[in-house]
Amino acid sequence: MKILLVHPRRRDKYKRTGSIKAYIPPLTLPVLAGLTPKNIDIELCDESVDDVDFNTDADLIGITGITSQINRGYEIADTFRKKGKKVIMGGIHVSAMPREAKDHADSILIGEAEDLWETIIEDFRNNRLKEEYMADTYTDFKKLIIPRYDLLKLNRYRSSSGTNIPRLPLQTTRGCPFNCKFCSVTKFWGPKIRMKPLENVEKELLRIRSLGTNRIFFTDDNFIANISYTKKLLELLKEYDFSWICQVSTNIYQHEDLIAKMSKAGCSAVYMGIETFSEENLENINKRFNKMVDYNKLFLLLNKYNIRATASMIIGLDGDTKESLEEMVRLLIRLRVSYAQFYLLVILPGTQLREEYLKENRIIDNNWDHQNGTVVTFQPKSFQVEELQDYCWALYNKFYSYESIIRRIFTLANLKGGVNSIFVPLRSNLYFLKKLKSRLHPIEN
Ligand code: B12
Ligand code: SF4
Repeated sequence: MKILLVHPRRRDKYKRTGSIKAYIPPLTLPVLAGLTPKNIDIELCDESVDDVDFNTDADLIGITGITSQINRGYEIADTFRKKGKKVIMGGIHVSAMPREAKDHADSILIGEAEDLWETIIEDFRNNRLKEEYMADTYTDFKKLIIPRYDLLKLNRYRSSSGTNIPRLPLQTTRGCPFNCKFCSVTKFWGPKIRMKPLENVEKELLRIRSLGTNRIFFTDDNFIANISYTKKLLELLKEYDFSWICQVSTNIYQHEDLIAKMSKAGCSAVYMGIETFSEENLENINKRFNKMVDYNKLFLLLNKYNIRATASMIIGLDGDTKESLEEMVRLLIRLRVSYAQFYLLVILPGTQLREEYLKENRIIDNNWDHQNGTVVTFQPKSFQVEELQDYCWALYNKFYSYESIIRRIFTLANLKGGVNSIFVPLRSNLYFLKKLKSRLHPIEN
């Protein structure tokens, strides 16, 4: 028996639909492949770097996708089904919109796959595949699963390290207690933080190293969600020579010792969901813990330990005005932020935010392709739609202007990081500037 697993490409208004070179492979396919019994043939297709083989001899086709990929996922599913293949779909969008997905798939999985994937395969083999599988408890996350990165065409991803193996994704925790209104993580992964046993993480690290890279992206929503676990993980990472990046919450500024340990253990950059500096907005989106943050201290500390920081911002929240957004960019330039990403508000299925916008009749674009942060899909409060769309470009142009890049690079220079503290952010800032000149959002691959 053979299974083909597909990660559909993303499509949007501003970009070609052709092949996009991605930097980091998706974790979903290697994890599902790692869960698959050894006696089953498995093939992975990440459409960002590969074409789907619609003439495959696979018996079962599995398709994943977040909301912005799902239309393409449905297109792939429909094509395979016309050819007589059985299709199963899963992932965060399908879990939020199961009825919609059932129109395109023979079977769907709602929730995590860890405890059900083998049963699904067994059912398929015995010709009793169900229309719907539902993971009614969260997996305990204790099972050792070695992601099968080796089944991806690793040499097709972009790599800036001089090898032809890209940075690889690894997840050590799941769940988030905060339930921000715009986010689907708490609903999908649960409010409790589940941690992978460190001995399993170590085996995954060794597997990554054996593939010829020492570069990792920890895809955890918050790498410091459980600080005592993080510290143990850092001890482990210190034993190996990995260079890694991760996502952290802004309260990291209260833990200088942790930042120092991260730096020592190979952390080169962090992403942070700052979202907005407006207290009113933070209240409205239920991200209250960002209200109390001392941003000066935060960026000063990250810079002190030579960790580059990306500030991820949301554009189009109800409290946003031209003045407040301009002030936001000025502040980002003043703080020691290496990079900023401006995501137009994404209104995801299954979130409280979507319910509110639907109730207020403010969703103006129902094309899932556009829920990717580059398109205004809702009626904003203080802007016209086109105006907000253009304004987002203007914010980018301001943040990545030559003048602010130069200013930023000087504030980022530090003795400890040596020439790299200038060279690395300069190179990336100029790369984003080049993208903007070709009317490509820096958040796109
Ligand atoms: C890492 C990450 C990224 C990375 C991806 C890089 C990479 N190559 O890994 C980057 C930073 C690029 C990114 C970008 C964006 N992201 Co993101 N990201 C994540 C994050 C934190 C982890 C993803 C991950 O690694 N998961 C681990 C894998 C194993 O989990 P999984 O895919 O869900 O698969 C499991 C199950 O779902 C199931 N399953 C999944 N598919 C299938 C298929 C079948 C057949 C079966 C049986 C089972 C199954 O089995 C797996 C094991 O249990 C998630 C949050 C989260 N905790 O999931 C957000 C998340 C996926 N991102 C999200 C979003 C919205 C975005 C952005 C639009 C930015 C934004 N505004 O938030 C952009 C996308 C830009 C675009 N053009 O579309 C949303 C998606 C929600 C949705 N409904 O679409 C999430 C869930 C966070 C959120 N805010 O809710 N992201
Ligand atoms: S935005 Fe971050 S903190 Fe808020 S619920 Fe999502 S993962 Fe948790």
